[in-house]
Amino acid sequence: LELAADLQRALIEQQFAIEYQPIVDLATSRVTAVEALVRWWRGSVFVPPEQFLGPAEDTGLIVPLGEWILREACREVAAWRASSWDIGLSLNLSARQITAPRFVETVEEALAESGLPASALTLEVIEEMLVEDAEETVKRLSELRALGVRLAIDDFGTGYASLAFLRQLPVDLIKIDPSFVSGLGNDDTLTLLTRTIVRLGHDLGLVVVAEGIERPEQLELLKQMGCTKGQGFLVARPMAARGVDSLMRTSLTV
Ligand code: G
Ligand code: G
Ligand code: MN
Ligand code: NA
Repeated sequence: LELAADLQRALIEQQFAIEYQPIVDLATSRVTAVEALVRWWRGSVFVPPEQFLGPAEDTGLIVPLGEWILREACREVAAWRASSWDIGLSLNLSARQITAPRFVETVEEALAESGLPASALTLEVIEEMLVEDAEETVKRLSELRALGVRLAIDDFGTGYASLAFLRQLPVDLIKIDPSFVSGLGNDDTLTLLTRTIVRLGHDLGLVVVAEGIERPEQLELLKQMGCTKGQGFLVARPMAARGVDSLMRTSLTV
């Protein structure tokens, strides 16, 4: 309860920030998108998202917080695009945000306001979101996709119904969970599963993003498997907006 009050105040006092983690095309090493990740500095203390996202969801504060992240990230990425760097934005959504009143309209407004094209925005969802209010969630996400927004399944392979999800929701992209990528090169089963997910994604015509790349051999194997895109500490850590600014003038060496 105390955290809930603090969260409310943090929103008013603008204590939240957004970091961006680059996503690269594994064939060319070019940064094609950034994933927005919310950060909370409570005074000088960093509160990890795992600690406040649950309470934010429970109290409904995730709705105004999520809207702030959406508008802010659209605005920043649109500005990077205006300096002729053709990148996309990937955003994490919570279940409560999607079913909140006017969610689709809010996304449309954020796009219109910022000038970010719908096709440059990817919304990441996890399978658990289809447990409650599945019908409403699928309906709204489908409406957004009809506008040209792309949909991604985050943490792919860890949920109870990955394959059922693919049938229910028209998705464009899957993000392979780090628990698979972590075993690349040292665990035969995880390596085989990763290869299978990459192939499955491609057979379904989806873009496949590997997450949590930390070691060079993981990167090599993913390239050999033909995985489309990659993200992880080896490629680049999440960074503040000014870090992305300077990235535009360099290129990543993966
Ligand atoms: O990148 P990081 O370790 O900070 O993220 C921790 C968790 O918080 C991840 O599961 C990530 O999806 C989630 N997360 C980060 N930013 C956001 C956000 O803006 N909205 C929502 N709903 N979840 C986020
Ligand atoms: O659940 P989601 O995939 O949205 O989580 C993103 C989180 O993963 C972010 O908090 C980000 O900081 C973290 N992350 C990104 N790359 C790596 C990595 O290579 N290793 C680890 N351990 N975490 C990572
Ligand atoms: Mn994510
Ligand atoms: Na993930």
